[in-house]
Amino acid sequence: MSSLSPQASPSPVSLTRHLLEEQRAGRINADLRLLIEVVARACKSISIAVGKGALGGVLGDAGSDGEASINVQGEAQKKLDVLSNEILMEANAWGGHLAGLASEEMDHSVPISDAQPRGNYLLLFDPLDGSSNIDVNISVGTIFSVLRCPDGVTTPGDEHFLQPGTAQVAAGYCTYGPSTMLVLTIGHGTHAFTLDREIGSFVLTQRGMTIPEETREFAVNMSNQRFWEAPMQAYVGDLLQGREGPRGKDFNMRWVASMVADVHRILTRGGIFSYPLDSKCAAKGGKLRLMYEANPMSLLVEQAGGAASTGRQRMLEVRPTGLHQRVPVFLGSRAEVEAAVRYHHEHDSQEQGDG
Ligand code: AFP
Repeated sequence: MSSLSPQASPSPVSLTRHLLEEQRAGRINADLRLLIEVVARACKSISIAVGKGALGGVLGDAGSDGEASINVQGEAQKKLDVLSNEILMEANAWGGHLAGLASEEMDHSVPISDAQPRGNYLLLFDPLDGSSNIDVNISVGTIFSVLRCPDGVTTPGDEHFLQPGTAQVAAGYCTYGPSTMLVLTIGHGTHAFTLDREIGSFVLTQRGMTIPEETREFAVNMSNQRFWEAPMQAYVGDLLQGREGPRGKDFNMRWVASMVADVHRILTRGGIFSYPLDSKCAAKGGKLRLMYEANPMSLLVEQAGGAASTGRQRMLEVRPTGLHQRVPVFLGSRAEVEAAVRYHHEHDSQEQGDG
């Protein structure tokens, strides 16, 4: 009789098996492993709802009597925003691994109720990023970040979530596209799992994603060009000059307007993603959210060999001051992010010299 040996087995590696192996290697504890499994399970439910599209009756705006429902970000909520938030909240409320949750869709964080067992982690998520793309059947995604609950805190408030991105113990996203993929880091590389819809399981399809250091592709919403700061104008101006300009090569441009899809492309084939400061969003500090979008994506990108910055500071070292704080974002291929940062530093030191 032949015995089952992992080496001989050609069987695919499920997310569950991958996490168990990480636990046996001492890179993750059982609580964090189970917490990630709960998030992955919730993402499968969201994937089913997204996949039903118009047939599920879940497209369009949330709200009633013709009144749009507006979230804490001042944005109109989609029905799927609300549903995805409920799925993640419900799935994580009773698992016993969390002390509290915070969602991009909710004003404040929520501690796990006294009636449920509490754990030592804090979970932050953007339940459905890129949701303005839902109604036109373009990829959307869920982004999440896990922090440790500070020692001695049993009922965490918003202030306990205000930890820099370097403190994240796990981060990931799930993209609901032609296939549903979960991309995850626990601080030891960035790995991609594809949902096998027949067996309902995430299967490891790319171990150790690596972002090429150089790129010829940038992602930005060009319609904001006239609102950008001078260094961003100069940086993109030089990209657009292509081979004839100072960069000496032609650049291609892509913009999905779902950060998850744009970042997934960059993790797969390289590129730079940016949502810079502009005069429309300057008062808020930027467009994208530090805790729900920039930090988890920056950890995934750094763990894949890329870089992430505000243009002036390493993203993961930003000290958060608010749960819904916004920041300018530059992330992706290391050399290209460094080039964009250089334009900002050169501009700032020139300004200081002139002053
Ligand atoms: P929505 O979730 O409101 O669609 O916003 C998506 C997003 O936060 C991010 O995923 C995109 O990269 C960015 O905004 C797109 O912004 P623009 O619509 O200004 O290009």
